[in-house]
Amino acid sequence: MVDAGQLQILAVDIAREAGELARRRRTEGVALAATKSSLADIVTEADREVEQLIRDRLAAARPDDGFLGEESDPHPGTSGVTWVVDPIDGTVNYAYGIPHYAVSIAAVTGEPDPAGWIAQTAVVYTPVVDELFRASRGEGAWLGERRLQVSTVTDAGALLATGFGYDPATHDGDIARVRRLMPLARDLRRAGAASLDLAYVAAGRLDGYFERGLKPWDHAAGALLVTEAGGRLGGRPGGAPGADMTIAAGPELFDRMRELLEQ
Ligand code: LIP
Repeated sequence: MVDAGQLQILAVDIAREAGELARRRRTEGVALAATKSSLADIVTEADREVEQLIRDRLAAARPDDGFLGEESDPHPGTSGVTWVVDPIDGTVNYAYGIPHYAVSIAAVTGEPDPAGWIAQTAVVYTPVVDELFRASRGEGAWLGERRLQVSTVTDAGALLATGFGYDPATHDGDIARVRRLMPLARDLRRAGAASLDLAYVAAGRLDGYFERGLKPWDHAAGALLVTEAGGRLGGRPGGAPGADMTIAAGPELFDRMRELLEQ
């Protein structure tokens, strides 16, 4: 039996330490370490250093757990718990000095695959504004001591968020999806960090979010925040959130968004 409360205590402690390291490294100056899937898909030395810190702290505390992180090799583990980690979500923001990025840490059980895992606890910590979003399965989603609840959309329309992939060849399709969703929208935001977009849906700061091309570590923690705040999360009809599509919103808006995205 997994004690999600204990996992959350560990995740909160590590996320705060990791977030402070990321913030400090940003003030010292950021060095590009490499490019990945495209020239625009970058990783900084800080991404790698922060992920290593998180990985080391988790291994010291729970040596039998698995690890799935953006910047290092996956480790299966034997405990049934896998940590899914994006050390600095919003890497391009971070590299440009835009203070909108987060440490995203989730603990899941079952297969380390979004299609089948069960998220047990989640932390999304954005160090510049010192906001720590957290949730454990069945225990609600929280920002500090405030319990989070997704919004209900008004006649003014929905405040939607989305993102665009690093591969320019995908941008036409992304823009076409934006065009299809705009009849639902009062306005659109593109802030550059999926975990914070999802946390903001959970907090009612956004009415809905959709993005194609996300990786498991981009949405693992934010997804639990959304569902524990009364929202719905999914992808293609009947599918889990993931590379094909990730959609998050309150129940009514979710169905309308998915219908238009599937046209
Ligand atoms: C980013 C996501 C963002 C998406 C970017 C990128 P990263 O993750 O948070 O929503 O639009 O393409 O995937 O690379 O900063 O960890």
